[in-house]
Amino acid sequence: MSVFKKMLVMAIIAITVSCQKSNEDIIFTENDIAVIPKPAKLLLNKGAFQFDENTKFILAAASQEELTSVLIDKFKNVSGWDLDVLEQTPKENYVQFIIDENLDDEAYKLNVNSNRVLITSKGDAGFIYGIETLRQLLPVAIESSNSVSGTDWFIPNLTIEDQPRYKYRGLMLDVSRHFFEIEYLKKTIDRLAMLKMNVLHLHLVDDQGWRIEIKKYPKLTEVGAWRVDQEDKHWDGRYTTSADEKGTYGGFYTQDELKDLVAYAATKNIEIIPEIEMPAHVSSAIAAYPELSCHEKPIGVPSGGVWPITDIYCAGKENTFEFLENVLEEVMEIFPSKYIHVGGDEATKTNWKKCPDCNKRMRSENLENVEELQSYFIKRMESFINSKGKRLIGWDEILEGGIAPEATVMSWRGTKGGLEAAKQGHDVIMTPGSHCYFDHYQGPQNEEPLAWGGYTPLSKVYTFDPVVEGMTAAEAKHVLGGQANLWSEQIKTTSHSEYMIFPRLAALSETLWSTKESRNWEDFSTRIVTMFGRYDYLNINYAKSAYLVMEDVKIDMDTKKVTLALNNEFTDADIRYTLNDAKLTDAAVKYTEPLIINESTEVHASLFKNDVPVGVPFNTTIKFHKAVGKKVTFKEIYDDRYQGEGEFGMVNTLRATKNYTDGHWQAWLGKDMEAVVDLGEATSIKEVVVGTLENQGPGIYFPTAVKVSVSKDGKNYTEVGVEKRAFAKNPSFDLKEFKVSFEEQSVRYVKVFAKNLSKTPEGGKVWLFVDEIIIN
Ligand code: TNX
Repeated sequence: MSVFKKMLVMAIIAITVSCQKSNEDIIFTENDIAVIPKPAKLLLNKGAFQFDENTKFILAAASQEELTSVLIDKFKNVSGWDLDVLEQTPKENYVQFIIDENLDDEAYKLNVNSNRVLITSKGDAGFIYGIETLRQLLPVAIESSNSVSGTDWFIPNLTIEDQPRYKYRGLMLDVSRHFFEIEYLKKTIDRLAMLKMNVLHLHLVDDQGWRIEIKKYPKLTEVGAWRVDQEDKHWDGRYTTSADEKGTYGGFYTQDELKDLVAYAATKNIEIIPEIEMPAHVSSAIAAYPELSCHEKPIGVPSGGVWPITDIYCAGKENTFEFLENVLEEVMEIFPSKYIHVGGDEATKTNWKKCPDCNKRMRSENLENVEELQSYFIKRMESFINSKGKRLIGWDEILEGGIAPEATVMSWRGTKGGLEAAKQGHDVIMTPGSHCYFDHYQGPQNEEPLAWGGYTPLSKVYTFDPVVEGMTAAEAKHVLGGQANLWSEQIKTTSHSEYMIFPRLAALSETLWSTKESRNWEDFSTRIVTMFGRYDYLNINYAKSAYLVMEDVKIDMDTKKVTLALNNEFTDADIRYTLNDAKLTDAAVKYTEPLIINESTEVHASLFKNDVPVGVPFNTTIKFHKAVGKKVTFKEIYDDRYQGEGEFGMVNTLRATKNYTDGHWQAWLGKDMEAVVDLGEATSIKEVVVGTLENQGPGIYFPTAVKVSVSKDGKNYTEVGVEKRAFAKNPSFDLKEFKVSFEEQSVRYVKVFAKNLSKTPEGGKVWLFVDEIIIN
């Protein structure tokens, strides 16, 4: 029982005994406070304030009634109370908003004593944050949508002085690659507000779908919002559709829906920034209006991956700019945001090079090359956006060929672009892939749902800092903040989307809000567990990957001993394990140091909380087979990019994961693998197993056959068996062991031949991945 709970029980006993409430007797400790993001300054006092059915809310202005609804609605759910909003301050038992013009825009103060709660702020933003902090000071059951009994709604007496470190704290949702209903966007807004985030960036346009109604150009949504349904296939394994195939998969938002969304977000102090991509990532618009491209030929809305992106807006024709200005006029009517995001990323400009109109434009504008033409494009759009009193944001590619004068850069290819932009005096929002791409994996890849690639676990997000080393104070001033980006190529459902966002967004929110000095992973990793409790009540499908046990395994080839280290993201992790047939119960051994293994062993482990296993159990088998440490020679050596662990990579017991970049794989591009294992002396064997991978997106296919031959002298080989596998489309990532069994015999050399599929269905070269040759 926590100290707090003990005190509470004692307090309750005291209450029952004396029959009189004494909030002063209740003692909270720092450990009972789990607010995320961590407040800048917090001073805990003795005693507590208790919400009950008579608690009143006192506003500073009538318009603020909506701001209190977060809490009032929650109390209605859990206790059935209808808490009142009053104009007059009563003697006690109230929450009051007080205006202080001297505070910063987003700052607030919270002062709680046993009689009342005061929230002081300059305006609504601070009051919203103050209410959200109160919410997180309350027991997690406040999040329940059903009535809760047996909970007293105490919050600790304290004073908080809080304000954000950065003024831009965002999340981007890609609603183009997969469409998400308005209801989900509203829920996401609530969850952003809970973390005191203040921007929702909507990626409304991309190749695979145009998602915003534009009255002047109805085909953008009639045609551009719908694609041929190929959802059963891997994103990069979908065929190229033609213009006359009818799209049935997709959706879009009407202008009214978006206006309503903007208004909803405003009540939570969240600004919605629309992104209207240009000049690339716009196949959906070109499918609707082919005249916007250089070639003007009809195309279909792509159902999946497009690379390189060559169907882009023509930068020569005037009608492109007229179209975009008209589109942006309507966009600006819907979104009052200060910023309009115009994308600008990943344009392959081969069509511009060939296009007479683009060439004419380059001559008339004295542009040296197509990079300068892109720069002309963005600058022209910027002056239009500026003329409407707004500012332009673009991905860091807008630096190439010269950046538009007032532009703000969103740095995604690392932080380099951001640094460069800041040096040139531009504002910057940092969203480096390394920390902010929530389409990356967050746990061991074998256990996680399909992600785009990359590895960005919770603890890594927590180390994010938008101001990078080497920035001068003046440059750092240009860093407005940071943002998480959830690209949705692999994300088809809201529950998957939630899984990728939470809890990583909580970590990101703290890196952007809280002071740098207060950054403490250990402390955060206990507070996040309380947040999990809230997420459980809110039915958020958050990832529990932080509970997974991860391995770090090495082998010393001289001693043939494997060192298996187990770890977990939480520093106070209680990992317990058992070996072989023993069951993983609370009687398992507590993990304290790496295991040294020198014979075939199964290891089962899990993280434990209060003696109960949590998360997904970890299982691995270290298999000491007859080839371990033996000499392997290849007919053709593996590719430089995938060398595994080198010389003994195929015969070292170390198995690879579904993550093809995990460092365990050896791979061949467009070639077969032929390996000979020299067992050193005549050895009795009866089975050969070969570990392989398939991930068709990046062109990794299972071999079509694995053939095994054996020899006593290394010259004359006898084939002992083959396992074949016919090619099949496969949208997921899979591991497969090819197994060839034969009559036991004594041989010294084993030749393994794995046949490469040689050509992808699209005609590209095929990767063949192998991690281990097991000989039994
Ligand atoms: C790059 S980030 C993109 C997106 C993809 C993403 C996948 C950026 C500006 N462009 O179009 O969805 O990678 O991670």
